[in-house]
Amino acid sequence: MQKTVVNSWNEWDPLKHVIVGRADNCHIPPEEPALDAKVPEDSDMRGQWGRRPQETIDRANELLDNFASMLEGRGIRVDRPTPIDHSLPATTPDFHTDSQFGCMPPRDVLLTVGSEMLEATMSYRCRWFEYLNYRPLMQQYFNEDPNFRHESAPKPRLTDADYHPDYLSEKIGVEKRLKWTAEKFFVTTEEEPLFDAADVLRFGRDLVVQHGFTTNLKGIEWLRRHFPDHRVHAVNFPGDPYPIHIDATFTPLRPGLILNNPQRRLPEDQREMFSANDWEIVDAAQPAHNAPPPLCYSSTWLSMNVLVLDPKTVCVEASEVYQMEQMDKLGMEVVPVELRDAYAFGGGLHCCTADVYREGGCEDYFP
Ligand code: DAV
Repeated sequence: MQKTVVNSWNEWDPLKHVIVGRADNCHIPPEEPALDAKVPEDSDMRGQWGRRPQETIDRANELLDNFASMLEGRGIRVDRPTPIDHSLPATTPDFHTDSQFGCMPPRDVLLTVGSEMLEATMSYRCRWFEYLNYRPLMQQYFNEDPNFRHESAPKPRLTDADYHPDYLSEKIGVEKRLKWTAEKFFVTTEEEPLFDAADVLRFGRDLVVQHGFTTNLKGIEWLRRHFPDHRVHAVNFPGDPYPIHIDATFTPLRPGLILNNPQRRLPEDQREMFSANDWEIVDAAQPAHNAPPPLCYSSTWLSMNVLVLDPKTVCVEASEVYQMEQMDKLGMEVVPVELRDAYAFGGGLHCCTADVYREGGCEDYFP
């Protein structure tokens, strides 16, 4: 049967079809430049690598399966990736890594814009082959939907020329990191286009892209040329010493309303398009936790990494009481979802999903 399977233009229209990641066989990859730059110096991740403990994999899968069932119960079609063997080393003519990462979180790899799903270049060597986890789904959508555009951004070489060696010293310190990120001096260089899909937010005709560790200016320029009918805006958040992925920093909930991490406020000179169109940017509530769970790359701000089901309904992690309360006050119906024990696998409710279909078309919210 031929029908439209892939269609999603923004982060909030009614969700009908989504991919939810899996924790199977996930690995903590060995040291490499861009990944090391993201791990805080006092993190329990430092110096560790190898397969994640089986009980943590099982627990994360239990939570991801429950999340998927809940979504299905609400009439949303849920697809799951087919894990490749993440224990395998990867060698290209340009680099070698002793293991892969996992098939969590799909949001980092797949960018859906209208009828297109675009595989990001990625910027970590251990994630170079991650798109393969999703290829069976891409083939299926290709067969089912005559208008589906399956695209892949140019695979980067990821030689040492892609990374600033200054970021490789053992002890940089948060103060210096904040200075560097404010100056937009990130671990990745401008050698070649690099982006992770989770640095991109979709607002209809406008794409808002975070310039940081995982996405460089050439990556943003590549996106601009690739989506000629869109306006592509580069943003950065100077308060973040480890800037990867925009979805624990800037979270649109519905047309006109965005949550912004109060430690990573959008600079005044980048607010123009929002204020000129009466969009409100409000500080997100504080996270409920003082520290991330064990062996986790992400900060406590996964509290605001929410999945919007429609402009009135949002999934929030069940222990994030302050974030749930704020959503309620903002007039959203809150669906609490337990996911914290899966955070270590790469993120929260937004991260662990990738849009396939949301109702609606491409609107211009910033005319
Ligand atoms: O705050 O550590 C996490 C983003 C995961 N996609 C953070 C960013």
